[in-house]
Amino acid sequence: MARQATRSVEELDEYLGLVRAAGLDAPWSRPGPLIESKKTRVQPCVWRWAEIEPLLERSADFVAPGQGTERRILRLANPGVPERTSTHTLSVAVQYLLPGEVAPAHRHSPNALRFMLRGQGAYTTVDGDKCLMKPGDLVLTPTPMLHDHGNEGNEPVIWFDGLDSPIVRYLEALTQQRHPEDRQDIGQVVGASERRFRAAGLRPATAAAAARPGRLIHYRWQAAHAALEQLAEVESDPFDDVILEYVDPATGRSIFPTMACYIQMIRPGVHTRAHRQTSSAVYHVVRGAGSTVIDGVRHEWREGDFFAIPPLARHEHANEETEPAILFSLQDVPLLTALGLYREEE
Ligand code: GTQ
Ligand code: FE2
Repeated sequence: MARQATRSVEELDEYLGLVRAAGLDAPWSRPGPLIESKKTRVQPCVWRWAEIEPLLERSADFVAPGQGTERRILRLANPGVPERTSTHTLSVAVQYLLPGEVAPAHRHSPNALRFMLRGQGAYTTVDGDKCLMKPGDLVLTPTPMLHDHGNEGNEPVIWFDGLDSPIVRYLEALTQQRHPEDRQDIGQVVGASERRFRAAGLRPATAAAAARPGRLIHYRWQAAHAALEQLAEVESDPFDDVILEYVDPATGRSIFPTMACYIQMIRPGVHTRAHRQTSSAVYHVVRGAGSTVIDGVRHEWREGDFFAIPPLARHEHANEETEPAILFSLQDVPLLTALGLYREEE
C-alpha cells in the first residue's frame, strides 16, 4: 500500500537538513522537472573587422610573443558566455605576428586550427612539418602535436585560431606544455603532410604511411576555392547554398572529433531557407558581403567580419551583392553527432 505523505512543514525542513548534511540532494523538494534543462547563454553576435584590425595592431604596443605572453591574440568573446569564449564549445581568436617574430613551440590537449587571414610569410611547424601559410589556408594542430609559429615575411600576419578548449576544459582535461626550445627541428621536407596527401581521392598506401599515421595538416586556399567553384556548377543546398566540409582524406571524417570546418559560397541573389541545428558555429567572412537573419534579427556582415550562431537559433543567409560571398566556419557538429545529439530542422 502506498504511504501518504502527510508530514508537517517543520518535519520536512528537518528532514531536508539531514539530507543536505548527508551530502544528498532531494530534487523533488523544489518545483520543476527532476532533470533541469538549461537555456543557451550563447548570443548571436557579430565582431567587426573594422574594429578588430586596429585593436590587434595596437596590441603590439603592449605585448610580444616570448616576452610576457606566448601568443598575441584577441579572443572573440561572446557576451553571453561567462568564460569569454566565442560559443559555449568553440574558442576563436585572431592572432597577430610581426615580421621576425616567433610564437614558441608548445603542445596542448585542445585541438586547434588556424585559417590564414592577412599577410604573407607566416609558417606553422607541426611535429616537425613546416607549413608555409598563405591567406585562406587552413592548418591543423591536432592534440597533442607540437607546434610553433613564425613570421618570416616583411609584413604583419593575422590568422584565425579555432580551439575546442571550452569542451576540454569542461571535461577537466586541459593541459599545455612549453617545449624546451622555442623552435622545433624541421624535417628534411617542407610541407610533408601535403605531399603525402597530394590529391583528393588518393591516399598513401605504403607501409610507412600506415605505421606513421601522419595526417593532412595543411589545406590550401587555392584547392578549397577551386573545389567550391566547381561544386557550384553541379549542386547547391537550400540552407547553405554551395558548401564543402574540410575532412581528413585518410578517413573521410571531420577534421576533429569535436569540431568541423566548412567553406561555403553564397552566390549573388541567393537567399537561403531558414534552419536550425543543435550545434553552434562561428563564421568568418572571407570575401564579399551579405546578411544573416538569426532568430528574427538581421545581422549584416562584410569581408573580415565574424559572427556566432547559438545552438537551435534559426538562421538564413542572403547575398544581395553582385559578387559571391565566401564564408569559412567552425562548428561543433561532430561532437553533437558523436553523442547522438545532432538534430537539424527547418
Ligand atoms: O597559436 O598555438 O589562440 O596555443 C590559443 C592557444 C592560439 C596557438 C590560441 C594556442 C594558440
Ligand atoms: Fe597552440
